Amino acid sequence: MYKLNFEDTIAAISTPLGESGIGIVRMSGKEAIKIADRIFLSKDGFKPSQYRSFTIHYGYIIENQKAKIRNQKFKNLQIIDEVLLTVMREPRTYTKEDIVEINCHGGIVPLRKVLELVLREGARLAQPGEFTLRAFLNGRIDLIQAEAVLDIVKAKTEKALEIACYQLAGKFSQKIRELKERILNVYAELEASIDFPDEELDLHNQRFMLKEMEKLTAEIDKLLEGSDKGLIFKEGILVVICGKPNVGKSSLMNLLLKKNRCLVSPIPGTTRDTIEEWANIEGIPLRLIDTAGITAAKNALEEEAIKRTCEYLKLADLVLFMLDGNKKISHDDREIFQTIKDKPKIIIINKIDLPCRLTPAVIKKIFRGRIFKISCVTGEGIERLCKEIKRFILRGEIIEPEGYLVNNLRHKEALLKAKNFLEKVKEGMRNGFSPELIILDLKEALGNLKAILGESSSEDILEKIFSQFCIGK
Ligand SMILES: Nc1nc2c(ncn2[C@@H]2O[C@H](COP(=O)(O)OP(=O)(O)OP(=O)(O)O)[C@@H](O)[C@H]2O)c(=O)[nH]1
Ligand SMILES: [Mg+2]
Repeated sequence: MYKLNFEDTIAAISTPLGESGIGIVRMSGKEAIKIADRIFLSKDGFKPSQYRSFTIHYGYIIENQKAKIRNQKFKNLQIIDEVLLTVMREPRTYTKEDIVEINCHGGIVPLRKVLELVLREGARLAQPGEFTLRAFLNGRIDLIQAEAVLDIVKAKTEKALEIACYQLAGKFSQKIRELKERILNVYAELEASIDFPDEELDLHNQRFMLKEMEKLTAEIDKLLEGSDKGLIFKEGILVVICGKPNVGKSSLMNLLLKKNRCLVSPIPGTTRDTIEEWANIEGIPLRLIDTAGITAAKNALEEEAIKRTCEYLKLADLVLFMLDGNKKISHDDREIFQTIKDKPKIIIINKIDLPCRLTPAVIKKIFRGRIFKISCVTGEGIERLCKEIKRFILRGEIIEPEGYLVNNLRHKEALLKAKNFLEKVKEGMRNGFSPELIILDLKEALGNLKAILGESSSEDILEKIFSQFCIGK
């Protein structure tokens, strides 16, 4: 459980662990600069507490502070690393607290040692996302923007990154705030009519409020229209390649990934285990699964491999069903099609560089679905297939009202709830319900918009969101 405690200073390694050019240990909190004073020996002779904000300084992280006081010469000091240290003073920082960042050499040992040292000096190890949580709780960003930070870190394609950047810039937050304000105006009108019952709402006001409710629901509808696509760009979709052995499934997987990830061989049954990789197809993140060819299993191993293929087929958002264009349709092809007939699918005839034994006309008589011809050897048809996958997934134009897409299930659900309550408000207004009753639904709609911004989020929701972050963000 998150301890919402700002008294302590948090610290973490903010870069991935491994060998790299640099690695960063980050501290945030009241003690950050004081801790830096105790462990940093600068070349310029000043202490971090004497530095101006947003300045970077060269020096050493030293372990033995007593030795530092006794002896200013480096030879008796235990140097952990040669570093660049940045001081950022509150409130204009990521967390709105004092932040110190120590740029170490990027190796596991120096980073761990520097982190251990700052923890020994009084900092506490940060929980996942705690720097961003502080930014949110200190009011620098709202919850939409905090979630956008996570989306930026996790973006799998440029489009996903673009959507997240718009959200971080606060465009979507601004829209939600505007909707909230407009609901509040209607709320105030209704409340006044409760407080002063003698002054009944005049007809003009009633008409204005109903019209405003209609406009508000239409605007929320517009946001919701784009949300499925926004979610696809963020979460990606599960695409499973299937077919009988040797049709070229792994060859297609490699082409879509633009790398030789899977083993390809003329021996049927090359792929046994399912192979999973993320691919970027026309800006859409696809979780691609290459599977074992489905045929009558000859042993327990093949049986298990086919079982795994079938499990993924059940989960697939889109199936790429492959046929060998150089061979006639077989019993296996028909059997496989039976298992996927109700799934969204694209039928692919591969090996069109070889003599054709399978025409779309023949296939159409047996299988229903969009048919594509490709060759994994020459690459013919692959580009068109990628475009078709995109078209299939997005089904038409992407609606980006005012430049952003709703890309978060939490936002989508809250918008839907807000809209449903506004529909009830409209119904109440049309049927002349009392303002006391109407106001209840209006309050619920308002609550849902506030929840999107994080103005009324429980600790459970915050934990759910921020625990997805990495430590150090
Ligand atoms: N001529 C030709 N050969 C192809 C084409 N695509 C794949 N192959 C060959 O077909 C053989 C099987 O290819 P794979 O990609 O391993 O087929 P697979 O469907 O993954 O096979 P399994 O893993 O055994 O189920 C290999 O020898 C490939 O080089 C193609 O478009 N044209
Ligand atoms: Mg294979």
